[in-house]
Amino acid sequence: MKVIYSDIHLQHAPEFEIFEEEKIPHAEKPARIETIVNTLRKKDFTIIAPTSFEQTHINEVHNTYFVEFIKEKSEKMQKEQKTLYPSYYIIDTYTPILGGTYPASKAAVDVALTGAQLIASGEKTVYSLCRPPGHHAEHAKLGGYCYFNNAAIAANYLSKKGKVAILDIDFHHGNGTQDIFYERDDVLYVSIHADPKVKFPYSTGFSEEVGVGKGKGYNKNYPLPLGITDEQYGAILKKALGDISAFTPDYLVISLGFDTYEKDPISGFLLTIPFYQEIGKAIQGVGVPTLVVQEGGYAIDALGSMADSFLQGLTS
Ligand code: Q9C
Ligand code: ZN
Repeated sequence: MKVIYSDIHLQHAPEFEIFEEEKIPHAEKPARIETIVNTLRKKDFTIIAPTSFEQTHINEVHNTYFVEFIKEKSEKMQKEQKTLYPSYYIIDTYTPILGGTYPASKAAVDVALTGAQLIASGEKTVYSLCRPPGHHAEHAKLGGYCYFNNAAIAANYLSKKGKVAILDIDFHHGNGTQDIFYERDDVLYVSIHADPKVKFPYSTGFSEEVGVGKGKGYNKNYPLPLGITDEQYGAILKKALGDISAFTPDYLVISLGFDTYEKDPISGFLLTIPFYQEIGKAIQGVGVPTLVVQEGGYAIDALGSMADSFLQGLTS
C-alpha cells in the first residue's frame, strides 16, 4: 500500500496556541507525522513523495482572497521572522501563520491530491500523511490547526470522476468539510465526533445540520458524549457506514484523526490501539476505493502504533 509523505511539513512548527487566558505549547507538532512515517518505513509500505498540483484545485474549494491571504501573510512572516495570529479569516486563537505555513499547507494539499490521483487511477487504498491537518478549514476561514482543507480538496477532485462519500472520524467535528459541501448532493459528508456543546469547534456538528438546498440529506452528524468506549464507538461507526453504503459512492475519503485515543492529551474518548484495526476493517468492508487523509491525533508516542493498527485492518 502506498503512503504519500512530504518533509516540507517540518517548516510549519507553531510554538504555542492561545487557550483562554493562557499561552500553551502547541499540540499540533511536526513529530506527529514523523513518528507515523518512521513506523511505516519499518513495515511493508511504499513511502512516496507528492507531485505538485496547480493552485486551481485549492481555489475550487476555498475563496481566492482567503488563499492569497495565507500565502501573502506567510511570505511576510518568513521575511520578518514573525508569527501572525490573524485577526480575520479565522475562527480561533490556535492557528497562527508562520513563514513555513504556506509551503507546508500547499505540500499537504499536494499529498492529498497525489493520493486522490492514485485512487482515481485504480489504487484500492492510499494513505495521505497530511500535515497540517485540514478538516476545520472552511471555504473562507481557517482554524483548529487547519489552513487548507486537504480532504475536501481531494474529495472535490474525485467528485469529477464519480460520487464521493467522506467519513470523518477525527475526534472533532469537521466544520470546514461540512461547510464546503453543505449545498452539494454529489459529495456525502458523515462525521462522528465529540458533542460540540463541550468540545471544539463548539458551534457546528449537531445532528440537526443535514445540508441545505440540493445538499439536504447529504450531511450527517453523529455527536457523542465524552467517555465513549470501543464498543459504543463501533456501534455508531456501523450506522455511519450504513449511511455511506446507502449512498453507493464510487470513492471514499476518510478524514482520519487519532485524537479519539484514550490517552490523547486534548480529547476525551476512550478508544484503544487494537480497536483502530477494527475501524480499518469496517471501512474496508464497504468495498469502495478509499483515500485516507490524516487529520488530528496528539498522543505522539502512540501515533505510529495507531496508524499501523488501522492500516492492518484496512488492508485485511
Ligand atoms: N488546549 C484537529 O484535531 N482545541 N484540530 C484547542 C487545546 C483545538 C483540533 C484547545 C482543537 C483543534 C485537526
Ligand atoms: Zn481533531
